[in-house]
Amino acid sequence: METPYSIKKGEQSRLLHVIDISDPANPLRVYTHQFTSSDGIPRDVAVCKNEVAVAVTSPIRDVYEGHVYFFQLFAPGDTELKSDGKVPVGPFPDMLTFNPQCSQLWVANEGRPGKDIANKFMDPVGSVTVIERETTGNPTERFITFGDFENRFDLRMPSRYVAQNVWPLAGNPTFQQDAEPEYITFDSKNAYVAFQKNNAIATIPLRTLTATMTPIPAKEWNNLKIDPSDRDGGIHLREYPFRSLRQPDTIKTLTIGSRSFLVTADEGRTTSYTSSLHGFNWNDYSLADVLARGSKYDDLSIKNDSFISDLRLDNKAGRMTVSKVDGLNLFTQKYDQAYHFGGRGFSIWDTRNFNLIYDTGDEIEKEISTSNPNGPKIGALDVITDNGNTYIVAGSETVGTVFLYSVNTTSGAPVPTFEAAIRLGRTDFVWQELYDMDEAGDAGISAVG
Ligand SMILES: [Ca+2]
Ligand SMILES: [Ca+2]
Repeated sequence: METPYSIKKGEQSRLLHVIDISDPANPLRVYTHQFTSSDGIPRDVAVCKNEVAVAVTSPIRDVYEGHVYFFQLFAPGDTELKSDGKVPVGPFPDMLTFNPQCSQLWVANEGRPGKDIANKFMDPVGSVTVIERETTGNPTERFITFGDFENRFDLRMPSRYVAQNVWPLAGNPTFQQDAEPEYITFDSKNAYVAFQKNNAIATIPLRTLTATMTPIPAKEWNNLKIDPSDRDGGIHLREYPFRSLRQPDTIKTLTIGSRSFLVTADEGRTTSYTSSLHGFNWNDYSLADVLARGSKYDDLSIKNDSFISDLRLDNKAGRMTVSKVDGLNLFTQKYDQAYHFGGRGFSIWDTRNFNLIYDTGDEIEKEISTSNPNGPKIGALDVITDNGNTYIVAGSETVGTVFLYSVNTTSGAPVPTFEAAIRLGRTDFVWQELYDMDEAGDAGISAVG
């Protein structure tokens, strides 16, 4: 049976549903567990063998330590979820997963910034908790933090650019405060952790738990098309020499023989601080036309006058959400490159050296152009093997569509081929109209599997 648990991500509802999906066409809710306000808010659930683990934020404020609650697997005839105890983890645990042997539970503690109980800004350290489940005795916990990377200026850190007169703390933010572990996956030797905001992947050997950090290369959009404008009267694919930050959300390993590859759902992610949540306003993005009209793009570096003039125009490239920190030359205070957020697809990396093996390019953009300034936002992904065949399933956050790729593995490296785009709901209007009519099927897909 598939994982029969779901969390209602209504944030404040604090519900964990147990759903019987033995008949996939007729899912049946068989039990609902209500977390209380003194438990915190559930963010993710994982199931392995007879154990259910739920990551829960701090009941006080998000910036304080969260917990993992363990339950026994719900069995037919049960009238409640039987508790197996709880353990503290880092602040804002937003994702958790068992290792393939079910012996360890890995928790991604995002450490999102927020306000403490005195309403002062606080940016907790991002961390990964490894919980060892013993069959007898208490669980042991190890915390992995990322303080070894403070001098790695190749790792993306938006808060480095917050002006000192705006930043509310004395002293500069550290990398480990800015580092936000987002998603964890495994091969036989390593765990891999996606740092979406920081546009990097950590490789953590299971034997040593000592992380190394690899920045993810930018995606080049030369020779690829994009629909950059929602003010050009429809779907118009255009070619511009943008770069983009892949910033994966979900990552999954794909194994072929003894080699492993990492498939990354290159969703993209902007960073914002707002006065209500953080006590000050700052963000790392802008509309392209604002930067272009301010003559912030360095035409000596970009050397493409028509691109720079189109960045000023709403019906051309001016409506794109672009980065205010990436590509910024600190000497000229101008941008040497125009970066947008997300790869608008997925990509595949060799885990030995992080060479790029494959990228969907503009294939998904062409399938479901929406003129959305953030593109299809592919954030959900899974690698599925069935009868010796390998598939990649990717889900869009913006248009509720699932993309199915078959993967040819005969060369020893994965070669994906687009097979189908699947969306529930009506297809007789454009997506935004269907969304407005509530006839678009799934509005946004945050997880597949
Ligand atoms: Ca943090
Ligand atoms: Ca358009």
